[in-house]
Amino acid sequence: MIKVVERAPAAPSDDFTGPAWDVNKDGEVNIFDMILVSKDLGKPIDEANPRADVNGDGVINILDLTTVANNMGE
Ligand SMILES: [Ca+2]
Ligand SMILES: [Ca+2]
Repeated sequence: MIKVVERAPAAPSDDFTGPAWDVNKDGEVNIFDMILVSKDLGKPIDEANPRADVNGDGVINILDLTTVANNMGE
């Protein structure tokens, strides 16, 4: 049985134009984005986790986590 895919595939990372709080760039804001931010809380921002700093203030902290939380379900 063929499963119909209704959503477009995720855009390549380089030209992703979705919101900053869609941390994993899959087109949905959910618990997985929160996990990505929470696992990098307090860590320096580098090439591995540039999107974990959701609000772009240079640190990964609870504010980034709450920004994702406030936009969940988008
Ligand atoms: Ca996501
Ligand atoms: Ca931040």
